[in-house]
Amino acid sequence: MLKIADARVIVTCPGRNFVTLVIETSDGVRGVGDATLNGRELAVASYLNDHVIPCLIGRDAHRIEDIWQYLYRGAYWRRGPVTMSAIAAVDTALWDIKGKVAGLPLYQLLGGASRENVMVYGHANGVSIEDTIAVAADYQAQGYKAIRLQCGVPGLPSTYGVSKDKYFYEPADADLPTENVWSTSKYLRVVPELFAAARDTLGWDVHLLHDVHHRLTPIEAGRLGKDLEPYRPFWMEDAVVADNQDSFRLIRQHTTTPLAVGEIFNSVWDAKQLIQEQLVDYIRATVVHAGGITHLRRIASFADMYNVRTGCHGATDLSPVCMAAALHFDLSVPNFGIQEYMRHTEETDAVFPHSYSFADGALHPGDAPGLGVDIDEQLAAKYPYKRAYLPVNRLEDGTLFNW
Ligand code: CS2
Ligand code: MG
Repeated sequence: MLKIADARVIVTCPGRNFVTLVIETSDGVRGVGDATLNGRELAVASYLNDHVIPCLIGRDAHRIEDIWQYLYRGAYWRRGPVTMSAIAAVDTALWDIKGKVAGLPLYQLLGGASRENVMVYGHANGVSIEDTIAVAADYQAQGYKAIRLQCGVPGLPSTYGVSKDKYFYEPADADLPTENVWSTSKYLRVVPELFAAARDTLGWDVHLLHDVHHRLTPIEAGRLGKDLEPYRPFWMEDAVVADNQDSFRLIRQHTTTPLAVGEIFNSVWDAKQLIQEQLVDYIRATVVHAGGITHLRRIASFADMYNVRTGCHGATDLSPVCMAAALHFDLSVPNFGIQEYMRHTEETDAVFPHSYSFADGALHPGDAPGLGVDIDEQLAAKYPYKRAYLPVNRLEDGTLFNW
């Protein structure tokens, strides 16, 4: 029995907020899990501190599945982003501990490596098409084999995915929600031009991706997917809000552009119909928001039966702890697709020392036992929580819309 002796939640803000769970056993083995939920961090911190940690102390850290079921079924109020992020943090920390006790990197416990490394995609963005392509060319020069393209929309003061400093995109930008303005018609005109220019400049040996970020109707998504077909996108992400999974049937009727969805999903039930009916090509759920390694493996196995591949979310608001865990999962999972890699700032990387590394357009988790990442608690203490909200989005007539 490897008794859980202590568990604590660390909220730190090295440029942006992160929530980290640390679990320690009576033998002094320590595991970490990401519990960051952008804009709702303190809800998860409280769920862990007030409702989960009291039930963990004294349990056997090796019983990962039993603890997962205890926290999932035992909560009675199942699923949801707060609950599943809290469960994810516990699950990830326990897998970290198990790897450290075994003296093996986590991917070895998940069946070993299924590939040499993990292909990632970088984020090229700019206020204009020209700016975006210039940044994409730089990513290509850095060795990236896949690049996401997001550019400003003429006539709109700002838009999703376009950051102020190009290389680090942080949407949670204010103490109260910033209000963005949106126009689908203006947006639908610029994206095909962006991809045409990208293929002209970058050629065809690079995967190009785009994130619609939940903003179209199904028929508009069919239109955009069709307009992008000549440029062969790797995927069109979050084309529509996925509350009604039937919507994707309509998109599929009009375009062969591959579809990705799921970064806001927190369990397999959010994706069941999309996967079973092969309405998507990539599932974006990731470790921190979908119940940890244990549940993400279930989602991936179910997806594999229907030719759906993984494409884990990897934005800056997922900490290096989640990135490390996702890379172990990515290295091993048979139906791997791609891994998002928005990178973190040096300030964040200093708080979360890690062994994953980038080379030739790919990441590798490294071979340190467990996850190969930790949190420097002394340094973390220097960055107190700073409330920050994701923006809200309104149409030009003021209608509250999807951000
Ligand atoms: C985006 C994210 O990475 C992505 O695909 O959708 O930037 C997303 O907006 C943030 O993670 C929200 O916190
Ligand atoms: Mg996205």
